[in-house]
Amino acid sequence: MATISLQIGQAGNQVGYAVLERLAHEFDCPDSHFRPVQNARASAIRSGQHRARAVVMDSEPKVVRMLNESTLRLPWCYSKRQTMCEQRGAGNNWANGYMRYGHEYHEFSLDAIRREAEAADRVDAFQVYSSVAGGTGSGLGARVTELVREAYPKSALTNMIVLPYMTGEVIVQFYNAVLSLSHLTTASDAIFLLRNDDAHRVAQSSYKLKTVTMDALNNVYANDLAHALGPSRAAAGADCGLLDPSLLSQAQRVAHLVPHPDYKLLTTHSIPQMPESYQAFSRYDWSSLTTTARAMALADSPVEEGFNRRLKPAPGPVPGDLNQQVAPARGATSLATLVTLRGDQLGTANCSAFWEEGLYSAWAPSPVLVAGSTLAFGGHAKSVSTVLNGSRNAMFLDAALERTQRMFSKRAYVHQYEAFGLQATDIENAMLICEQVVASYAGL
Ligand SMILES: Nc1nc2c(ncn2[C@@H]2O[C@H](COP(=O)(O)OP(=O)(O)OP(=O)(O)O)[C@@H](O)[C@H]2O)c(=O)[nH]1
Ligand SMILES: [Mg+2]
Repeated sequence: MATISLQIGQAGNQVGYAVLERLAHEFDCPDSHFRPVQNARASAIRSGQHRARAVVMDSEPKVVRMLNESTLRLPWCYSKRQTMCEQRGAGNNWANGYMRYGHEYHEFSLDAIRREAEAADRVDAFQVYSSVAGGTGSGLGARVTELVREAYPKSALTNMIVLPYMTGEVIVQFYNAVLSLSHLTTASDAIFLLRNDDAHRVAQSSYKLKTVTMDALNNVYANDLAHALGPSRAAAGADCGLLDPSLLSQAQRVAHLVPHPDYKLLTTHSIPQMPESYQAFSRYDWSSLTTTARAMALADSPVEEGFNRRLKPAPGPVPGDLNQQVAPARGATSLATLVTLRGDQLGTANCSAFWEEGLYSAWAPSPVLVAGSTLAFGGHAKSVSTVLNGSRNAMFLDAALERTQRMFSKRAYVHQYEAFGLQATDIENAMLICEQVVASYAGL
């Protein structure tokens, strides 16, 4: 069963590449994401024997050229035929990406996606990588997501979106994010939020980096996503000693993580993450890893240290807290969690802490799915990742909406979008859709 990656725009291409490279490295070019090349002429192979099941699109050539150079030393590469890029960029304008590039890339994207789908026995899922702050990934990414939804209504369709730093980036990034998310929350099945602020903290605090580059952020995302979405098998409840014989599909993961279409926003974290030189001196057991992963999920913390580990599940009084004057701080309420364990002695791991009452919304149907694999990941004998659909996942959208509303009330920058055919009412509608998402999450 195949998963097809669609990489769009600068961040989309760089993060998509980082995830594919991690999957290739950890799982030996798994069939899910790579296809072996048969009968290729030596001149056409260029690098390695595998092609990524991927379509690559950008409105400027620099990044795509760089990625193709990087794959020269790898056992896989992108197919040239599945790549399209222009020369100009979309200038951080969502409407430029959605309208102009959406039109220009319409035929190519559908043809390339169909070719990739036909090269697979069966398509399990599409994973669209993009940022939401620029013009190409956010605009063209939204349009391509809609095209995939129409053409493949039964496949799982997920978006991996890079969220910009909250400060210091492009002024119109929140407009672009609101416009993009309003389309994605309708067309997509699940949206993985890749928060640059969070990845920056992991790079600094866990990897001990003084200077944090984009590559360092992408390394964090690659770690988290490859861990959570790479090959694994479902466990029987909390007992990881007994794994399902068949591999978990992306569609099963999505069906579990998004039990209701009003809640599609997901975050993911993995531990341990550390500099390679620290690995030889680190020993983890399953109990400390799962306890930390659960505490991080409750606090929505991307790092293992420096957060409030005493948060209590919400809602309702917790025994022992009754005499306290001040109510204890409450953690995130969730709808669903996927916990993945990779490593040895899985039979000794117990994830029952993830079932604790109060962690989940009262109507969450079956909130925890545990998956496992006996293969080590990232050079660690044991590691854990969580994917969470929880009440804090709408925080970025809430903040983006607030800033967009403020700018829109003065009609600031609206003319830049109108120049590409977007109307003020389209922006108002986008804000309304996003308000509903924020309200749904607030009610969890
Ligand atoms: N994590 C991460 N973020 C990136 C990377 N490159 C750009 N960004 C972020 O992505 C946002 C800008 O979007 P881009 O992906 O560069 O824009 P684009 O899709 O190429 O669109 P245009 O350049 O406007 O045509 C900003 O928030 C950047 O911080 C990257 O390699 N990794
Ligand atoms: Mg760009």
